[in-house]
Amino acid sequence: ELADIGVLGLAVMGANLARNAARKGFGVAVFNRHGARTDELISQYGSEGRFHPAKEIADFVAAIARPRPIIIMVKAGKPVDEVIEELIPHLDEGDIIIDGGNSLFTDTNRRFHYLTEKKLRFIGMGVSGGEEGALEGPSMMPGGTLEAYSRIEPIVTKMAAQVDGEPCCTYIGTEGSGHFVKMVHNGIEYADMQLITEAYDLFKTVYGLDAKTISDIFAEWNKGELNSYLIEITAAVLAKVDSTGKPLVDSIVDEAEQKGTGRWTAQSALDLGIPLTSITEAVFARALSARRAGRAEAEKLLPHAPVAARKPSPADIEAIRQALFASKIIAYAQGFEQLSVASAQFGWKLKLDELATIWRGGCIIRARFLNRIREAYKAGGGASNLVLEDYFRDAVLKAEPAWREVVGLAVASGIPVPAFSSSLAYYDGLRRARGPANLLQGLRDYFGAHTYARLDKPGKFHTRWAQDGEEVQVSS
Ligand code: NBP
Repeated sequence: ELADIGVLGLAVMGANLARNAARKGFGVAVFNRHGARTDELISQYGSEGRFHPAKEIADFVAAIARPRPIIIMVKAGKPVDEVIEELIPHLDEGDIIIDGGNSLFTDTNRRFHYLTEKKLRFIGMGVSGGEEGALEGPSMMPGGTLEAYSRIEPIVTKMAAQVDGEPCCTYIGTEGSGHFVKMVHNGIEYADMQLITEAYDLFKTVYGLDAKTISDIFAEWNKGELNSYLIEITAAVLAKVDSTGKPLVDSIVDEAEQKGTGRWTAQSALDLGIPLTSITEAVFARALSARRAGRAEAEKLLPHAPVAARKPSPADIEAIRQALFASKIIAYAQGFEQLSVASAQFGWKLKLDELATIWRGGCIIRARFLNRIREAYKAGGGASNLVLEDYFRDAVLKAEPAWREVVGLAVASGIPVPAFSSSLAYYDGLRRARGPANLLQGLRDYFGAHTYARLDKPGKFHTRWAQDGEEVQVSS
């Protein structure tokens, strides 16, 4: 009997996806470049289902029922191209290569067209949820042709996490749209985590709270509108005591690493002209954190007075919660605007309510309030910005005084809160019908004759600043 699906690449993610499919009753052909990983998977978990282990790529392909769906789960970048080239000679028309890694969407666009020319099918599928998600049910974001998706739908919708009886997997759109959506998901994850660390910093540095006390605050927050996986695991990480009997978090080096998806999200936002401030600040914050030696040096040369820690009142704690919630709404609003603009620009026809739906489970940013985002977009998503939808509008208006107070406190205390403060700045910029860019246009016209529009009449104008100072109309 042939396997229903193949999984190539059996590091943590691939092995867990293969086990997931096998546990759901599918026959799974498995292959890894170095066979030791294949042996390990079979010896440890072979009894979980119908595995077809292969040591040669030809045997691996031959073990799968046609048209063959093959998930490749290898390191993003060159390895994906190498694996595709190794597979091609063994494949038949209509077979489907599914790249489940964190590939850059422009690479996926290229591979999609390349394989289509070869009469093969390609699906770029974002998979979120880390290793646990891969095993228990991830959120999956497959992009490619709808008919290729139809072939794998019965398998992937069963492998995915389920929320309220709905799978956290749906057809996203053509080309690299699945990986684009996964990329923005990861960007939002960056912003979410940055906001959490800023709240933690305020509690720790301004209020002098210990890790256990802060853990309790996050655990409490997780019961309300902030309820989410990341808030839940923040409480767990802060509560962890290591073998020395002290909070583990106090011994972890304050240097963040990054693999690239946050940076790609910010780069794409720059290309598309989206004011994606929260996610971008989160990427920058990681970059600054990584300069540990430089920060230690600067602290000596630019000393700051110690913050006089005082115990927070319940109102102080609530203010930080509200600032976090409002900033989080901004981060999501910006991320969804990026999805919406990219969809229009690339012709992907993304369904934003469905994205919110499949992010409710399995993935790292799963959160109660995604239900609200889904409702907002399902209802037609009339407003141009998520912040203007009733639920979110009410929430930011309610949080606004606390949000300002918290950002003010951080600034006065010398504690950086780039995601809190840039979200507030975005909010303040968004809700202003007239900003200061009139002066900017004047400056641009002065030095570069870039022209400007006027409030009182149509057309484009230029002032001959350095000559006679006269204004001329340059177009109607
Ligand atoms: P890695 O990203 O660490 O990749 C290791 C796998 O790639 C191994 O199976 C390795 O084979 C294979 N590989 C490499 Br490297 N070069 C290869 C080549 N030229 N030909 C064939 N195979 C090659 O694995 P991972 O952490 O399981 O992640 C897989 C993908 O999933 C990545 O794109 C990652 O970004 C994405 N992802 C990861 C997570 C997570 O939580 N880790 C979450 C979501 C998505 P070998 O064993 O023979 O060296």
